[in-house]
Amino acid sequence: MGVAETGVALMMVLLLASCSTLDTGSGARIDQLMGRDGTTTLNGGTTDQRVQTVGGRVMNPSGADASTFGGRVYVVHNGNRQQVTPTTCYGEDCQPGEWEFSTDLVLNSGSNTIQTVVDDESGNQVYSSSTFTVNANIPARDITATLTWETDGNDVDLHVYDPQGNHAYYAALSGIPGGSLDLDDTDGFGPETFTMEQAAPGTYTIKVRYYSTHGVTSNVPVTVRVSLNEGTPMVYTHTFTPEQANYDDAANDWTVTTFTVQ
Ligand SMILES: [Ca+2]
Repeated sequence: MGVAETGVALMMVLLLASCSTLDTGSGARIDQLMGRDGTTTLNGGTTDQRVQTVGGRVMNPSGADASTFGGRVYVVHNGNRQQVTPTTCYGEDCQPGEWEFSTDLVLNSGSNTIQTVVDDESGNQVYSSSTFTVNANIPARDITATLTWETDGNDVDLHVYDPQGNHAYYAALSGIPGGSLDLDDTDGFGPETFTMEQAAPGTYTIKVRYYSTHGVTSNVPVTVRVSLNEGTPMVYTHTFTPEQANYDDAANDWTVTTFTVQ
């Protein structure tokens, strides 16, 4: 998150979420998806919006009286886990111990599956939602690159360079013609996703920069998944130290991968 429109989307998710109740048997649920154009998609539905905000609710493993969330919440999209930040549930229908979450994700062409799971503080899965399915009526992409990281509150950035040297990053989300970086996440976990439907032939480079710790003192495990033609993603991992956060200085950039589109 970290952009104003996400906040608006979250408010709308909250309003719409109040129409349903949490399945306390599973302890987790996904309510809906909301596209960038404001349209909502329910379980089993079809959408023409590639970038979606997914919202739902989870139970706190620490119980109804806990003021902090005692575990970790993940959204699992087509088998890939990304961590999300749960927030206190304030709606009139909120049950004791119920928290909510909202995060962005980028759909693949065709069928997508989405689930939310909750681990306790020992890493044991304690809750899981039923699987939410959505059919995306959108063109397949030649390139998808998704950045996530495992610390909350800090700012990591995805940088993509095309064969002509065009550069897509937080300050130029559409810096590569025909490509799109969906957003700049500045406060933890990501994702930041670059997609390109019709990639021109040539060599592309993906890099990651640790922009700002925002006070985070631990190391930052980072994962980038790169998929060509919506095939099985190649997964790359790296760990930044706090000292490597250096804003616009490229000295500590991690070069994730270089690949050639024929
Ligand atoms: Ca960022």
